[in-house]
Amino acid sequence: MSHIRNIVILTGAGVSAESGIDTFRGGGGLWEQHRVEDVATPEAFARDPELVLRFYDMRRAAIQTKEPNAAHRALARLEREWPKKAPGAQVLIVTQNVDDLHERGGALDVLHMHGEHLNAWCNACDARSRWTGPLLHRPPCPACGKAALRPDIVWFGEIPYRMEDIYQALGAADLFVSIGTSGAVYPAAGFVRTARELGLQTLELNLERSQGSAWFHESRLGPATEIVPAWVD
Ligand code: BV8
Repeated sequence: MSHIRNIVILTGAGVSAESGIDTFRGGGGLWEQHRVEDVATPEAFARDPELVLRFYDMRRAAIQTKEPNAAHRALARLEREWPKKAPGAQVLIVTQNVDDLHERGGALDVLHMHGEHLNAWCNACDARSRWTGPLLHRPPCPACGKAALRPDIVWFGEIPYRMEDIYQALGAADLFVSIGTSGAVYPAAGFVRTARELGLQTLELNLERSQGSAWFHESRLGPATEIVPAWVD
């Protein structure tokens, strides 16, 4: 990686799979016989808020019983060590995941483009609050006191967070690495094409070929806890 200065990394559910967090399409992508795409939408929340809040309460509780794995720790090492190799060189970890395992694995500046399980967002005052408990019983917003909290999660049909920052980082990068994602969901699945158009080197680290594999200069297949530390170190 001699001529590489700035690196943008995109992670998906596959990087947390070996920590015991279900991927979307691994577990058949179903929850209580509903397709995830049908539960993770604003329409579903309007139609049946209890169903959606139970779905997120269950997953918010589950991630708090899981631990980061060697892939999370290797990426945190890279984020810490890389700028020492080339002054001003940057590593940006963009994640589609809504767990906090990158942070608990030591990463300092993770961009959660699809939100975070451990935040709640108030529909009344727009405040975001750190939230580890259930939302099913509509607790009051810590900022405005109204019972208007929802999961701080980007649902299907909603606009992901910080898209400008992501495209700006891609514009200043030399290498785009995609780790543990099926390349099924946009706009994240389109980042590799943007990277190719910008002339970046592109690398995919995944358990199996994904929907985007053909767009990468190189794909390395295997479990993240093996191939991510091997790439980082
Ligand atoms: C948007 C939070 C406009 C929720 C998620 C019709 C109506 C409305 C929208 C659309 C539509 N048709 C298309 C769309 C766009 C839609 C979309 O792409 N739909 C898909 C289904 C076709 N996208 C949106 O709606 C997005 N918003 O388009 O707004 C816009 C956009 C840009 C600018 C302006 C306006 C919003 C999408 C965000 C939805 N929220 N997450 C929650 O978590 O509950 S998506 C969710 O699924 C994840 O966050 C992730 O992004 C996505 C895919 O999941 P993956 O992470 O890839 O996981 P998956 O299980 O699929 O794959 C795991 C991979 O890991 C596999 O490849 C596997 O091989 C690998 N793996 C497994 N084990 C391991 C491993 N790899 C290594 N080691 C292992 N051990």
